[in-house]
Amino acid sequence: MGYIMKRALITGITGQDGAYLTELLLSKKYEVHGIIRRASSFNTGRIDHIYQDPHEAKVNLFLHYGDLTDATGLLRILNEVKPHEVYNLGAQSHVRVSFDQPEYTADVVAMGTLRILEAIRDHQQFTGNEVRFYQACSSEMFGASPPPQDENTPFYPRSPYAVGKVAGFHFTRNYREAYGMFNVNGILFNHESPKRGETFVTRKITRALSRIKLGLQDYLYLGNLDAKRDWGYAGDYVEAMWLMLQQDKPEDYVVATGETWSVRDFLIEAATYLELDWEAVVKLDERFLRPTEVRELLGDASKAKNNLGWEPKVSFKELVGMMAEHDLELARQEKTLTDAGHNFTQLGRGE
Ligand code: NAP
Ligand code: G4F
Repeated sequence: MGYIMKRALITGITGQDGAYLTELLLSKKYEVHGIIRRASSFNTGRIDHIYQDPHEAKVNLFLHYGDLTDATGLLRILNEVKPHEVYNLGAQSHVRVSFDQPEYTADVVAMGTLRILEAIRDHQQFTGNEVRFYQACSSEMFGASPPPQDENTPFYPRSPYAVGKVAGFHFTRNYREAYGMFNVNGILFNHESPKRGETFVTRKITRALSRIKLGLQDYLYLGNLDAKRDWGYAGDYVEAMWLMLQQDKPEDYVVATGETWSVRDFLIEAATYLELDWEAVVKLDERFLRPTEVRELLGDASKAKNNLGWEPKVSFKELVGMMAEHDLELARQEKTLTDAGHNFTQLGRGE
C-alpha cells in the first residue's frame, strides 16, 4: 500500500502554540492547514519563516480564512481539507482581558469549541472519515483548587476565560462519549517561549527588562507578583499534543513540569540573567490585578509520562535565559534603529 500523507488542520495557527505545532508537524511530513483571521494588518508573523508562496514552490502549509465564531465557514474548510487530525488552539486566551470581554471570550472559547465539534461530526457522518480532535484546555480550569492538580482535580474556574475552557472540556468529552469521536482534552499548564504574546507576564518581563537594560524604557508596571505558576517551554508542550492523538484510545491528559515559581521568582531570574536591579525599575499598576486571581498552579503530569512517554526537556532557568537572550537581541536591533532616528510608538503597552 502507498504512503498516505497525513493532513492536520490547526485553529489558532498564528499563535504561539500554532507556530511550534506547525513546525513539528511539517518535520513529521504532514500537510498542514491553518485557519487565520482576516485582519487589517498582517498577523502571520510567527509563521512567516515557514510559509512559502504556493505560486513559487511545492508547499505543505496552507492557510484558510476563518473564525471560530463562524460555523458555516468551519464546516466548509473541514470539507475542503478533509483532515486526519484537528488541533483546536484558537482562543481569546488572555485571562485578564476575558473580564473586559466576557461574552466574546465565551463565544470563541466555549461556543467555538462546540462549533468545530459539530462541523467534525457532520463531516465524519457524510464522508465516513475519522477525524482525531485535540482540544486546548487549560490549567486555569483548576483555578482555586489547591495544588498539586492532576486529571482528577475538580475544576474551580476563576475567570470568564476559564469558565469557557471548562465548557470546551465538557463539550469535547461529551462528543467523545455520545458519538464515539476520537476527542482528547490536553490540560496544559502555562508554557512560554520567545514567541509568547507580549502581554503575558513572562514575555512582558523579558521584553521590558531588556529594553530597560539598553535605556529604551524606564520602568516595568506589573500586577500581582505573588501568583505562582508551573511554567514550561511551548516547544516541549506541542509534542505532547501530537502524542495524545497518536494513542489507541482517546483520553485526557495534564501536561506540566511539576515545579511552581512566583512571578517575583521569574523577575529575579530574568533580572539576574540581564544583570539588572529589578526592584529599582518595577512598579505596581493596579490595572493589571484581576477581580479573582488564581493563586497557585502546580501540575502532576504522571499520566502523560506513563502513557505518552512525555517529559519536559527545558528547565525554568533555561526558559528564562532563552527568552531574555531573544528579547535582548530584539532590544539591540531596536536601539540601532532608534539611534538612526526611527520612532517606535507601540512598545510598552501591556495587559
Ligand atoms: P495565543 O498565542 O493567544 O494564540 C491564540 C490564537 O487563537 C491566535 O492564532 C489567534 O489569532 C487565534 N484566535 C483568536 N480568536 C480567534 C477566533 N475568534 N477565531 C479563530 N482564531 C482565533 O495562544 P497560545 O498561547 O498559542 O495558546 C494556544 C491555545 O492553548 C489557546 O486556546 C489557549 O487558550 C490554550 N492554552 C494556552 C496555554 C499557554 O500557557 N500558552 C496554556 C493552556 C492553554 P490572531 O493571531 O489573529 O489573534
Ligand atoms: O502571564 P499571565 O497573563 O498568564 P495566566 O493568567 O496564567 O494565563 C496563561 O496561562 C493559562 C494556563 O494556566 C492559559 F490558559 C492562558 O491562556 C494564558 O496563556 O499571568 C500569569 C500571572 C497571573 O497571576 C497574573 O495576575 O502573572 C500575574 N501578573 C502580574 N502582573 C500579570 C501581570 N499578568 C499579566 N498578563 N500582566 C501583568 O502585568
